[in-house]
Amino acid sequence: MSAIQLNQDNLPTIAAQIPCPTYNRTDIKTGIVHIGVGGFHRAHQAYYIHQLLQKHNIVDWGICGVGIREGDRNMYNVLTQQDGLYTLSVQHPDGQIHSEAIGSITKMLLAVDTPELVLNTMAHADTKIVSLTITEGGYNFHPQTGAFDFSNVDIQHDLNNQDNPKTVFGYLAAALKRRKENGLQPFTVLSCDNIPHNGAVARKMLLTFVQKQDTELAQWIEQNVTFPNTMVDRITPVTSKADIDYIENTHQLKDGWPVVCEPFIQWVVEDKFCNGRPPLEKLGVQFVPDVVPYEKMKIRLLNAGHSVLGIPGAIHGHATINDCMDDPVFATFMRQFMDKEATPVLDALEGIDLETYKDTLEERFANPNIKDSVSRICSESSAKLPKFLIPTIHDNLQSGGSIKYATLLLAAWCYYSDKQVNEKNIPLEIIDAKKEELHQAASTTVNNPVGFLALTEIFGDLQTKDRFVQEFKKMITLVYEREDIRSVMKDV
Ligand code: CS2
Repeated sequence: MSAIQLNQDNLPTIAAQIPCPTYNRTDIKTGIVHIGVGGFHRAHQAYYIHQLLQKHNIVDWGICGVGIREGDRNMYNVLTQQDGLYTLSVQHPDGQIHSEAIGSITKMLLAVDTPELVLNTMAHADTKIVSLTITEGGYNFHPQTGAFDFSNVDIQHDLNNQDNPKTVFGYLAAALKRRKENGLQPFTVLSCDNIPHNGAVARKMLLTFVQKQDTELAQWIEQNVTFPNTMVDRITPVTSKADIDYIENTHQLKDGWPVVCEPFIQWVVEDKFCNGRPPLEKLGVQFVPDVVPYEKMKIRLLNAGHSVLGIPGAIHGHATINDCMDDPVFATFMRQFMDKEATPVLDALEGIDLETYKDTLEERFANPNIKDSVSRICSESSAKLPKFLIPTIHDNLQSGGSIKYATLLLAAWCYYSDKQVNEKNIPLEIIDAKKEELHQAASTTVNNPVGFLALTEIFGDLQTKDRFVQEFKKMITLVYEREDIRSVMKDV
């Protein structure tokens, strides 16, 4: 039997192969515009909304996906061709795979092609939430000072072309302006990125931008728009050719961009929605008054834990996070980092046992079927580590706590950025907006062991902290002299 293309017309046939939406997709209203449709959004928020439709037939919160950048064109093309449908394959540790077709994204738009349509959709009365997964690097702030970066050329363009924006802040501002002028309520801006205080950061960035553009609008936003903080969680590897082939060979289904993910899913949200929200509590989403401690726990344990495995893993030649976890030296190192450095500087969280949380993380990372590549984890480390790892070092410098595991990680990152090949001399796949700067700074290490730390945009004032500098020099020597990261991790 030849494979059948995933799309709306073929759903009745496909339903014999995998579970498909049983709700009527033509009834769905667009209540959410989501900017940044990637694997994560489709494994997480779009899956929750799908369940809301499937289990509760609540139709007001369908998703219109928006790609802001030219780089979003492939996703736009694939999902448009598939009428927004895609397959989600949940990979269980025991080898079971549960695939189903998800139908909550009803429309895709590409802002570079149809900017007016994007603005009109965002400004439409039915749209009540604009959610974002624009990555840690997408918020346009200086990693150390947190200040909005007005030097960005696209931001400059948006300041002067209010009705013809290019950036996410330009779009949010222009759409909110239309709503204000049309006497409509605003939408909630819902950040779903791994940034501490993600809602507060989104608010600060948008307001700083709009204050330069239109002070009246800024005031209206300040008074009327809400930006709940959220903690989002589901490990979603990059889709591979093997994942696409699996869907085709097992289910006779052609899906140009399926999503694979782990079974675990979590969403903790502040209940601050200025224009209503979906009843996600029906699906286990936790609504709490203060998300900050949850975010901090997740970012400093899960996300940092990933980096603590991923960077040395890439140097050693482990391909995936589960390969790292199969290596007792790596698994022990990661747990030591979590126990000795990350945990002591976390705040207590009522109802959460951190030991159990960390045990669960170990199981999740070790899931042999998740095959989460170390290159995904290492990607954009320049945006991630200032959020995931460096604050833990600062806290421990202050409290007198251990810093050796996190410091070794930074020394390993220096080696990784400098050499750009692994210990088997195979080129590393480095994906980072600051790849060149990192390489330049790291390559001064031969003459100056702390040369890497000159990147103050990333490391802040770490180069002025004596205890850290001593530890960093020691780790650099070990990493560069031995050229065997695993043995350094073992002895640390
Ligand atoms: C990862 C995250 O990007 C990373 O480095 O740690 O993408 C992680 O998999 C997700 O935040 C899990 O919720």
